[in-house]
Amino acid sequence: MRGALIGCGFFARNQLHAWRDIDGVEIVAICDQDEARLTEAGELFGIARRHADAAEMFAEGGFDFVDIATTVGSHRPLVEMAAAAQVDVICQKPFALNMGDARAMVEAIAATGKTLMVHENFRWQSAVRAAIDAIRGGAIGDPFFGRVSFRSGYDVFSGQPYLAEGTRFIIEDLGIHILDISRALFGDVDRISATTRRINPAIKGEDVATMLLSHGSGVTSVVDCSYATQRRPETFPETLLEIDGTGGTLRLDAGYRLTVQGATEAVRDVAPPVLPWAEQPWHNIQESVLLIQKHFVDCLRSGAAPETSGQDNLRTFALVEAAYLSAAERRSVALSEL
Ligand code: NAD
Ligand code: 89V
Repeated sequence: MRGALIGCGFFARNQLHAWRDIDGVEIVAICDQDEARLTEAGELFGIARRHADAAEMFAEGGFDFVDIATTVGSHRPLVEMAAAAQVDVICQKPFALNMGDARAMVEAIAATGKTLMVHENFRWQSAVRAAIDAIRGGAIGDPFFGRVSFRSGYDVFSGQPYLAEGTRFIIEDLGIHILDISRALFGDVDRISATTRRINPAIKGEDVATMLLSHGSGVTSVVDCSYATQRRPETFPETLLEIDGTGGTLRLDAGYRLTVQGATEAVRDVAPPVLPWAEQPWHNIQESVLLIQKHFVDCLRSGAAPETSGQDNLRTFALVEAAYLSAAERRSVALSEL
């Protein structure tokens, strides 16, 4: 399976490492408008075919799928180029700038019959996946309450300076992952209400968001996110869980400790491995990159739809839009409004 990658920035390095770890996959071409980044990635990963222009790379062809690792502003034109070139696509989150673009991108790829997966990797973190498997397996009966929580004071702006510049920050960049975990655990959402705050005066967007979700399954979940939380030990980038069900409770505590109290009690260490190319504390996210990319390849081979297909991700992206609308208008928002 031959792939091409567009966007050789901060995060793409993880994706390139992960592609190298997957049997039968080779990245044959890379693209970046920034010459220094293109050269650095090409040298590091031994990829000779390098393009400054994505249109030129698509015109030359020679690959089966494209991995779009650029920031959100370029996602729609690049997905449309991929549709015209009739290749399978994996695209980073946030998928689009707005719902209209997101729907158009899903339709463009659907018309080709190719696969479109959004790189929504947090639900693939091994600790989170252990919790999802336990809930789906009925370990605590039918869940009726969940708290999905990400609170940190980690400096994300040094690696990703653009995060300080946007008028939208934590819901669009990080909350999107945490909302997606809530969907993976409890299913689709009917209504959401949200409040936001900006604590850090050096950034433009909100760095605290608290969201209340009513799921179609009857579960109520609280999704809370903060980059203004000074805690020791720092838990970046862990998502913590607290779930009540008709037959017990599940907790994913700091330090990757999973406790399931049902008919019996089980406490497990679900810490992710530190892959040879990974570094703490990012190893949790880095392992999930490998797992989601393996899932993409498995789906291409079997013909199954990826868990976070473009179509599926419309429902996570709609939660982001609905949360901002709710916070701006100080009201609860039905997802059917979007
Ligand atoms: P970045 O700015 O460091 O890198 C993006 C690169 O894309 C830059 O080198 C830029 O020159 C290049 N680029 C932009 N438009 C292009 C175009 N049209 N053609 C060719 N090259 C182009 O950004 P980043 O921090 O690596 O983030 C990239 C994406 O990954 C973002 O959408 C971000 O939200 C996402 N991200 C995801 C995770 C995750 O865990 N899933 C983690 C971090 C970042
Ligand atoms: O996963 C992400 O999208 C990253 C981070 C974890 C730093 O928020 O931007």
